[in-house]
Amino acid sequence: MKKILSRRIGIIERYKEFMCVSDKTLECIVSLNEGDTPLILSEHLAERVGCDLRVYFKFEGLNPTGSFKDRGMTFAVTNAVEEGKKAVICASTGNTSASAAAYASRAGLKCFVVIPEGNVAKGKLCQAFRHGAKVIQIKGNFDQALEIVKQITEKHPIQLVNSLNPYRIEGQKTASFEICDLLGCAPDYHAIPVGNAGNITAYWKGFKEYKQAGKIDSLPKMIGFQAAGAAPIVHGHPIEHPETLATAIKIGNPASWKQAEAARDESGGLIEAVTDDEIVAAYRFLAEKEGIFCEPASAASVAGVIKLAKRNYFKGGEVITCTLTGHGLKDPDLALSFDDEVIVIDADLKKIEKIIVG
Ligand code: AN7
Repeated sequence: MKKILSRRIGIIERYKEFMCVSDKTLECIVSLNEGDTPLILSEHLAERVGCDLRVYFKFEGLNPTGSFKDRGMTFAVTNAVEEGKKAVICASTGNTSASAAAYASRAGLKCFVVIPEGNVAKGKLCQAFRHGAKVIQIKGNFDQALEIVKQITEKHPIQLVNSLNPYRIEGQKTASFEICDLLGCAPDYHAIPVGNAGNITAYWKGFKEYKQAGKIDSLPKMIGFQAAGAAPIVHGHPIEHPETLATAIKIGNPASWKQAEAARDESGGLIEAVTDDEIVAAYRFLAEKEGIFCEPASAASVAGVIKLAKRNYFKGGEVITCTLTGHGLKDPDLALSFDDEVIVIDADLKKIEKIIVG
């Protein structure tokens, strides 16, 4: 009884009517109770940009492994189990590897992760190791890692759990459902960081399916943001050497490029670039003014909204939802790279009192 109860809470069970699942799939569910993340109303963004906007943050950093990847990974790993696979593999800028490692460990599957050496934030690397994945660091970038794992899965019975795996997209689309369920309607705009472009693809699919099912009456305009040094969709060609401090989205040749363009064009939205400075400003704004600690790549969505608001892209009065894709604790090195005052002092009441009250 207990087991059945705990299985009902993840995204597959909650939204199974919108997914292609058989009774066997439901028997195989590998879940960490992902999803059901909060939609947090912004207190300060409208004031900051001087425009009457109602902005909500979908804080996906509160998923079990600290990123949105868990929504897709529960389904991809469930499918691997259903198909009798014994191992999974992914290329990753970090979060996919953390999520794959966690769900694979729970399912008793082997997990291989291929990542760009020196370009994965420490929190994510810790997760992959602690969940027992075989971590292969390449002297190369994410795009090369993805090419390699694609070729490996063509030759060997190892399940690819990058977002090329359609179950990843199916799981991730549930974030759109939750947003609409919580708002009671669709937002006017949905802002989202774009890396390998799986998530924007998934959200758009989710919104469209919810409209078709009569759950919402309108669709949001999808507004996606890439880091300026890693903005292939914005420039219209692959970037051979992508550069950005937001390592999660340091991707030069997104797998779901065409689908991201379709989401943009069908919705009447846009995909633009935000600079690292704009990303950091949004990351600090979220932490310092909104009380929300997300990772730098996540702040790209908010950096984009700020940028568009400043150039009067919005009329005013719109509802905007922003996905914050991952938790700030993922990247402690970046978090500690600012000029914070570091105070180390004797355990002396008087001295400490002096600092506090002068
Ligand atoms: C925090 O983990 O690609 O556009 O290998 O970790 O769906 O790729 C991560 C991507 C945004 C971009 N924000 O999403 C990986 C990986 C965070 C991320 C993205 C990622 P996609």
